[in-house]
Formats: sequence, structure tokens, C-alpha cells
Amino acid sequence: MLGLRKIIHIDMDAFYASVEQRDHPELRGKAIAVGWDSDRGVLTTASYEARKYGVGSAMSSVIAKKKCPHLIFIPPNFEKYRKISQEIRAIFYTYTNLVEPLSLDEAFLDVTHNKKGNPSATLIAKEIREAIKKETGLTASAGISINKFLAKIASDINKPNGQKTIPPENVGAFIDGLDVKKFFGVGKVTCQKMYRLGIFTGKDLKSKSLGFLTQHFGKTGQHYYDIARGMDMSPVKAHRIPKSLSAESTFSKNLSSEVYMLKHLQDIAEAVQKRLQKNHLAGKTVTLKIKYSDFNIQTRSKTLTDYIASKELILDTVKELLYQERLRESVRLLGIAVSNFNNQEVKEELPEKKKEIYMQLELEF
Ligand code: TTP
Ligand code: MG
Repeated sequence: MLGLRKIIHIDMDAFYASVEQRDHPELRGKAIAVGWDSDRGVLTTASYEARKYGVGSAMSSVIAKKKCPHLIFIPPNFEKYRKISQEIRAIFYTYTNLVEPLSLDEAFLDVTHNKKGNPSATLIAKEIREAIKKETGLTASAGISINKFLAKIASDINKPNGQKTIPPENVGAFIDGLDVKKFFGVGKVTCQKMYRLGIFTGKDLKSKSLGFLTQHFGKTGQHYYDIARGMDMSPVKAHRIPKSLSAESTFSKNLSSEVYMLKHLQDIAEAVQKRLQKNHLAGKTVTLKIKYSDFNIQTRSKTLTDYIASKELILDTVKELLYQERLRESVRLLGIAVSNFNNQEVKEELPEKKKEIYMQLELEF
């Protein structure tokens, strides 16, 4: 049992619609859709009250209104959803750095070794859902198992506001009984093809040889062969946090006056500011990159005592760097980078003692 992973898939319930119902109490308990009420509009999602009428994500507004004439349309507010998404992710990071967001409202977490030293992924999922509820007022569902494939399927089972664990000892039986249409990664077309081949459940899939599956599904055959056996080794790929954010500009005419350069640097600093904002980052180190007309590149850096993210503060430091030394010759490109961010991940070192505990409790899910 050593080497077994503990993976959680978290998925917010009717995400955009729940946010709108949270912020507009008069919409609670009502059939609402987030999207534009226009001939060409498409819904992003719908509240559970609307889903009873068959209204759902990616449906055209026209069809949705036919199915549910009293449907209330709410225009989307992506800035708000992104902010809440950040809040949820911040909760995930208190448990593990191995977080792989799939979209604004769902993510995989590998909690095999977690920051709280909690051996039970089931309890962690419960804690996370409670924390999400407390901090955002919204509900989430979770799936817990030994790999991403199973965790993803599991999070749908007790949705909304529920969770489901498929512990290692139940994996075989669970997959055997699973309709292939529920398999993550099996779309409508593949599903129909499987049905035609007499493959309706995981058990049917497992009964087919690798040769048979590759003959009918090409390279993906191997994948189906593996997942029918509960094997999905794909790691939780942590969202890579950039080490620096930058912007640069090449000039149509080489510049030799610092005054002209400063004008361009304002725009470049603004672009850097935007990137920092988008990533919710601030940095301590500012670097000015100068490419001369002979294509030689020079960089000048300064590290500050405080984290900065605004155009003005970036520009102050850039000015200092620009005047720090005389320019050798005319300049064809200028760039600004900000690095040394305020989010540097804490390295996860597992003390020896804790490792032992993990091994003992390996079966605890
Ligand atoms: P989902 O998790 O697929 O849907 P959901 O959270 O609304 O509902 P469920 O309770 O079944 O999880 O997607 C998350 C958000 O992403 C959703 O609220 C709106 C947005 N979205 C789109 O904009 N277009 C789409 O086609 C889908 C599926 C989702
Ligand atoms: Mg969701």
C-alpha cells in the first residue's frame, strides 16, 4: 500500500449562479441563469432551481427560455468570480502546494503529504468545504480517492454540498459498476462507440484486451485499459507560479535620449503593473533591461525593502536604474521585470517522524 496517493477533487456548486444568489438575496430559491438574454446568448450556468426545467450550462438563451419561461437572466461578473476563485485557492494552499486548478471553480489537490499532517483525505475535504462555506458563503462538493480520474468522478456523486470517498479497497468494485458514460474523458461519441462494442460498464471495459482496445481506440486504448483497472498515475500538476513578470518594447527607431526612453518606460511599467494585478502579485526586485543598437544586452536591478506592484513605484525605481550609469550607445529595446514575489512557496519538508506516521496510517482515507 505504500506509494498510494490521496487525491481530492473540489468543485463548487452551480458556481456563478450561487455567487449571484448569494449577493442578491431576492434571487435565492429562484430559477436563474448567468448569461445574456439575447438571441445569440449562451448560458454559462444555471441555478439548481432552473436545472429542474432542464436548463443548463452552454445552452442557448432562447432554448433556456422555452424550457423555463420565468427564468431570470443575470449578466456575468467574471471579475467577481475570479476573486472568489482566488479565495478558494488560498484555502487549498493551507493544506498543500500541489493544487491543480481546472477552471475557476474546480481543482485537484494531492494531500498525500499535507501541511496539517492530517492522514485522512476525507476529513480534509470536509474541512475545506466548511472553510469555503465560512469564508465565501458558498457550497462545494468533493470527491476523494487514489487518483485524479476517480476523485473527479466521485465529486459528482453527492453534489450539491456533499462528498464521496472511494477508498482503495472499493476502487475495483466502483469501477466495475460504473457506466462508461460517467468515465472522465469519455465523450458522447466514444461512449456510443463503446456501447456498440458491448462495453457498458467498467467491468465490460476490463474484460477487453489491450490489443482489442488499441485496435478500436488507437493510442487512447491504453488509457482505457489502465483506467478500467483503477490506474491513473497522472500527477497533480501544481499551477506554476512565475518567478518574474515583465514587459518590453522594441523601438522602430533607436533612442539615445533618456527623456524619450522615460516616455516608453511609462507604458512598459503600466503593462507590468497589469500583469502583476492579474496574478495578484507584488515584487521586491525591479530589473531594467537595455538592448543597445549593437544588440548587446545590459540588465540593471535593484531590490527594495517593500513589495511593490504599482506603475508609479515601479517607474521610480526604473528611473533610478536608468540614470545610474551612462548609456553606451543608442538603445533599440527596453524592458522592465519585477521579481522576488510575495508568494514564494514555503518548501515542504516532511520531518522524519511524520513520515513514519504516514506510513502507519496509509490505509486511512
Ligand atoms: P461547472 O463546475 O461545470 O458548473 P457549475 O459549478 O455551474 O455547476 P455544478 O454544480 O454542476 O458544478 O462550471 C463552473 C462554472 O464555469 C459555471 O458556474 C459557469 C462556468 N461555465 C461556463 O462559463 N461555460 C460552460 O460551458 C460551463 C460548463 C461552465
Ligand atoms: Mg461546479
